[in-house]
Amino acid sequence: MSAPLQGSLLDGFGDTEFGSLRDIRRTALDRGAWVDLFPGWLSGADALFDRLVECVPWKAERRPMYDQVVDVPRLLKFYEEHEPLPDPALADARTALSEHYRHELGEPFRTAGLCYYRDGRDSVAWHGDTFGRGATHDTMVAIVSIGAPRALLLRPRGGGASMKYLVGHGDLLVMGGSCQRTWEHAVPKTRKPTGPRISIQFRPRGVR
Ligand SMILES: O=C(O)CCC(=O)C(=O)O
Repeated sequence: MSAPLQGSLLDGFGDTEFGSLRDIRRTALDRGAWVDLFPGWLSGADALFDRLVECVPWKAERRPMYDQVVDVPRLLKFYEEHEPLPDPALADARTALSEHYRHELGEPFRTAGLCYYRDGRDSVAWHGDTFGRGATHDTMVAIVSIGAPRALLLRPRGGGASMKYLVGHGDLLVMGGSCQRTWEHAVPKTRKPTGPRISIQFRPRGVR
């Protein structure tokens, strides 16, 4: 079910600004994984959402599933390391994240994966980002969510209770440590009226 994007009252007047990452809060998960959360890290998120809807060359992808080829239920655009980002706010966000996590991560965030969830029928299934180094090494994936909040779930790989984060309107969630190989994450479909959300994922080189 779809619903139009309703702006957040806390969203300011359209300029994109970032909170101080000194205020981010960490939750340790088991098996060496952790999640950092900064609700409302980015202000001006609704204006950024409108700009990205317009200027990103969104792609509808299809993928094989059993003996069929099915639509990927969301629109996508992946910005490789040296590809210009579609909005200066994304470059600023990546710089701020790279600076804050420099010592812990040991390298900058390089790529930006964008996903556009048009309504509650769009989703991503349980997975870890294990193409590349995330399969074997600790790393980080920083997700900035703009637009309407959606549930981002995390659960231990192999089973266990899931944790739910409602992320949208400029929230920042960073998965770190062993999270990509020992935990999985998903954005499930929902029947509730849900506005559109864009997820912006920053990753280091060789993590996908
Ligand atoms: O929507 C999100 O924030 C998660 C996206 C994701 O997990 C992915 O694209 O691999």
